[in-house]
Order: sequence, then structure tokens, then C-alpha cells
Amino acid sequence: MDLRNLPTISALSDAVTICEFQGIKIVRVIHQLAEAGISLHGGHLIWYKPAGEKDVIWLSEKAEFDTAKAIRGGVPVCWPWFGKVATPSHGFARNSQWTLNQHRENEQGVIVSLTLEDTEATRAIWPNKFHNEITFEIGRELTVSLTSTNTDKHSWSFTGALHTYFNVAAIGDIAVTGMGEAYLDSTKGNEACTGGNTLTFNAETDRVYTSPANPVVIDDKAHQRQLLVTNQGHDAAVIWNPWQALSVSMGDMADNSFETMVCVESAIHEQAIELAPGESHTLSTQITVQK
Ligand code: TA6
Repeated sequence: MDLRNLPTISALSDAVTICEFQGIKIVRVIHQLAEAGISLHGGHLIWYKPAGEKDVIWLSEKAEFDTAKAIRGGVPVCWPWFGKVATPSHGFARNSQWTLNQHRENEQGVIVSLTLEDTEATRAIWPNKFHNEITFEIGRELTVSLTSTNTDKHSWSFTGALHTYFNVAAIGDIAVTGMGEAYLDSTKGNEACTGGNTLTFNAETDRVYTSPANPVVIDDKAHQRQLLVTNQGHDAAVIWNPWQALSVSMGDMADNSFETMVCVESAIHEQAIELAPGESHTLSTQITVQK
């Protein structure tokens, strides 16, 4: 699938066009400093490539573009819960249809924002009114910010994540550092561990870093770059690679595609955020390529 060269349905400005793939609208950004694509299904960034750079974001070659499912890769928006604590896994936001709200551009880049509000369908599985706005600042750096506002008459609480999949040359050759020492190991029944501040990969890895520091650095020597990930509004950094057996079991990942990806996530995991009526919270991740 060549998503980047789909025919234009409408041109919104010099840098922003709309295209469509299997009934899913994609906001396509082409600017002198960077290119990006954002699916309205899921409010989901599916590519980001600064000019002159390799892709920063990984998208599965077997990703399914189906409004009933989440897209494998990119930056899934896990909200209003993280993980399998309820159905659907990682919340409904990544399976929902978002609305294009605003776009603007200047010589520094392009800003695109989308919104998602409660509907009868969302209230049937999570009985709260909300307004979510996700903003993508696309330029030499990428910043993704999710602001959640309580538009209900009662308080509610939520967890979630910006579950970013990064493109790496070879998982066995990268190191991830800077996320703090303490973590819960999800591959060992959430065992509490320390000494995790430098992570290399040779097996399935699924860790929740509970005292997350900034920035988390993905050192990718073969790509001759470091990816710096600076998170805000979070209380955990989740690091995930499924390795081979799990990839083989997943219909939307090629068997060996785990070799070129790693997730570094800005997560609300340890302590749910409680919002009173009218209150807002912003969860964000900023990604910088350093040579
Ligand atoms: O963030 C890590 C994780 O929660 C893993 O446990 C793994 O299941 C992954 O996310 C992907 O989840 P998904 O529901 O997208 O298959």
C-alpha cells in the first residue's frame, strides 16, 4: 500500500490535502521541513518523516485499515484506559472516527488538530461526556498532544497512552536509555524490577517504567541517529517489542517485522487522572531526531 501517493480528494492549503484509503480519510501534510499522514480513524498519525531523514514512525506492512480495528503502528491513541482492563483493549479512541478541527502552517511547519467527543456508542461502554483534542505539530520535530476535557456534570477518571511505534534499523542493535531505573515487567506478571535504565533487546519486552525521566533516547547506530522522546502529563514510559512468537500470532504484523520497530509510549498507567467538570489534562510526546 502506497499511502503517501493516494489521489487527492481535496486540497485544504499549500501543505495539507485529504486523501482516502479503504474508506478512511487521511490528512496528508507535505511541508519543506517534514511530511506526515494522520488517519481520522483513530486520530492516528501513521507516518512522519522530517526532510532528508528516514521515517521516524513505524507502520506495519500488514496494518489493517478497517474502521472496526486499530491500525498497527503509528501513534495509536489509547484512551480512556490503557491495556486490557476493559473492552476494547486500550480504549475506544483508537477505533473511533475523529473530526478534523484546524490546520495552519508557516515556515516552521504545520499544525493539525482533530477532535473526538462522546456519542451514544461511547457512553454505552464508558458513561461519561468528554471532549478530546489531539494536536500534531509537524516540523523538524514532532509533538503530539492529547487534551482531554470533562464536559460532564460529574467527575470521571481515565488512563491511556500515546503508544508510539518507532522505526529502527535492527532491534538487536539499538539501545533505549534514560527512562529511569524502576519498572514493572509485564512479561513476568508485572514483577517490580530495578536497574532498567539501559535496555537492549533479545526477547519479548514489555515494561512499564514507573518513575519516568526525560528524554528517553533510542540510540540507533545503523540509522546513524538518536530519537529523543520527551513526554509530559504522563506517569509512566512503556517500552514494548513483541519479538517473534507474538508477531507471528498477530494477523496485522509480518512474522519478522518486530525487527524494525520499538514502542516508546507516553502513558498514564500508575494513577488515573481524575477530572472534575470543566477540567482538562494534556498528555504529550515530543520526538526529536538527533544526529
Ligand atoms: O503497550 C504495550 C502493550 O500494552 C503490550 O502489552 C501489547 O499488548 C501492546 O501494547 C499492543 O497492544 P494491542 O492491543 O495494540 O495489540
